[in-house]
Amino acid sequence: MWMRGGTSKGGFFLASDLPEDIEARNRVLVSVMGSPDARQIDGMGGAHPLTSKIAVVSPSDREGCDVDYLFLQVQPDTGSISDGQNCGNMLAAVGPFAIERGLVSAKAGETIVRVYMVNSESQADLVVQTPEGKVTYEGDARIDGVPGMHAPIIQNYSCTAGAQCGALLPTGNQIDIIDGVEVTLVDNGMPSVMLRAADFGLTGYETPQEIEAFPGLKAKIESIRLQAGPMMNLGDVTEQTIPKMCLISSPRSGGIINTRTFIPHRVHEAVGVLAAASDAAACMFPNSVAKGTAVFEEVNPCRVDVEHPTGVMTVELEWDGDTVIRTGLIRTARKLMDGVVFA
Ligand code: NQM
Repeated sequence: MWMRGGTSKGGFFLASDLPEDIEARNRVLVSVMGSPDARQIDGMGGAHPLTSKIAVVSPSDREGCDVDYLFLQVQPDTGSISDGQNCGNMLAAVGPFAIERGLVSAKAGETIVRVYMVNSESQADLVVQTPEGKVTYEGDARIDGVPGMHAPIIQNYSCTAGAQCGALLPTGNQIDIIDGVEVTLVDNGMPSVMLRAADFGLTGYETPQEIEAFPGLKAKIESIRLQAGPMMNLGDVTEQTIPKMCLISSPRSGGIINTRTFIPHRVHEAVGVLAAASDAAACMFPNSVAKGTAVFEEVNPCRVDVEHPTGVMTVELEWDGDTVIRTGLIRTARKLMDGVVFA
């Protein structure tokens, strides 16, 4: 099934429809996408990391979970395929997909699909609209970065703090210094490096295209990323798509922070779901790089808007002591086609 999940798009497969052998599976998926080729002309991929994504779904044998969701990122140009990160946008469509494929029975009204997220070894419960016991994609929820209105899918994540790095602040510090630049290293479901846009001569309000073309910037960001990886307990991240690199500046539309995110080499047209959850969590630390830039109220749970190039992402964080215990978001998804794809 080809689906849009949040601001991403890709192929949703039952694990049982793919080869069991991982190398054989990867060969099939890369070929389906049409990689390696930046244009992905010979496949289904959309020539951008955000539209070159795969979800592999199977029934779960974990207590409290209905399905397992494995996310795979195919890099269009190189054809590399990685399970090193989670994707909260694609996750939105896992709920309806699991119901449509009969892995979860729909109830009348709303159906909760409990998802074990294999990449980050954590759980998210999705509330899917199922009037009369059938998935509907139609509704009145709007998310920035997607035209039109659709049925809301509520995402409630647990245990995202430190999911991949072991702790919300993996180094234990609110600020570290890499290449002479102050950074905040954070993981609330997506390992992220927060950087001040001004430290790179940017306003932070440039378009993704302007940022990608900014002289010398990509090399500086990549140098910091490669050093941040081991500091965040991620090892050598040369071939990985994490950590994400988030340039921050003051909010302009009533949010808590404004962001531009390298994912990690192209700049996101919006912001990743879990990346926004990590950015929001970093802003809550009084001495992070967001000090003096982030605008927020100290309430718990707190609902905050993370600004990005095409609007805002609203994140709800619930704290217990120094860590986040629940992260909530609203996404939408849509079934685009269901059929046979040729590898
Ligand atoms: O952070 C893109 C996306 C993502 C990831 C990326 C995501 C998340 O927007 O949870 O959704 O950061 O590569 O789809």
